[in-house]
Amino acid sequence: MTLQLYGHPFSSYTWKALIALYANDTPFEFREIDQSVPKYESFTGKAHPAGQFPVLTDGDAIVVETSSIVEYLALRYPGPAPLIASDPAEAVVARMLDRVFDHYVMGNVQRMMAAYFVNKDDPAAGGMRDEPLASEIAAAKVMLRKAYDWLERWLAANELPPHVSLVTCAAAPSLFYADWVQPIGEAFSNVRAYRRRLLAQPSFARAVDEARPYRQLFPLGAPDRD
Ligand SMILES: N[C@@H](CCC(=O)N[C@@H](CS)C(=O)NCC(=O)O)C(=O)O
Repeated sequence: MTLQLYGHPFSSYTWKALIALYANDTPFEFREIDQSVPKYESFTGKAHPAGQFPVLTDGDAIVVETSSIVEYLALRYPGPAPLIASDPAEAVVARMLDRVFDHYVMGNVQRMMAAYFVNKDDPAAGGMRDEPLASEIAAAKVMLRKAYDWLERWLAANELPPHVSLVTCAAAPSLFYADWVQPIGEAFSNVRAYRRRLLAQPSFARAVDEARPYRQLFPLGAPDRD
């Protein structure tokens, strides 16, 4: 087997790549990140410019950044789920949504997590502090609600294809975790319905199920649902 995905079963961006692989039943080997290895000494630490994961390898080819991983899989390992639309105009819309979910949904979830970790390990605060950086968390929540508002209007005016695509890969993990840290309220009924649809999607449901044993690792506290 030539394809290998380096990642962690509980990581949102690893899910983004897994959804694409599962949707097309693409054979691959999963290489779980060994967290006991110092970040920049690990394979992913060296392969990715910021030491992040997942990283896909295909023989000698190394692909970093999940949007590119999904594009690579669409090109080299096509299957029943057209991950990238063949119509160029549809593909532009999909790439736009991919950026929206990564930057303004998942980006703000990660901003909250970063605030939590920085604060927790802040030596100036005496090592461990119970309170996360409240202002940073509040700002990220405001931006999440702004992203929900944008998505609500977009989903009201546009249709998404029913099959798994780049959009599914980006939307499912980001809306999953975003709702944990800033619940998607009744006012965002289209976004809520879309999140429910994504959770029922078999390739995403599989990634969520495989990650259940890790839920206690969620730094901001995992709710008892989903
Ligand atoms: N833009 C990157 C984001 C990847 C990312 O944020 N990965 C997280 C795991 S979900 C990570 O590597 N976190 C550890 C770190 O940043 O050191 C992508 O699309 O691949």
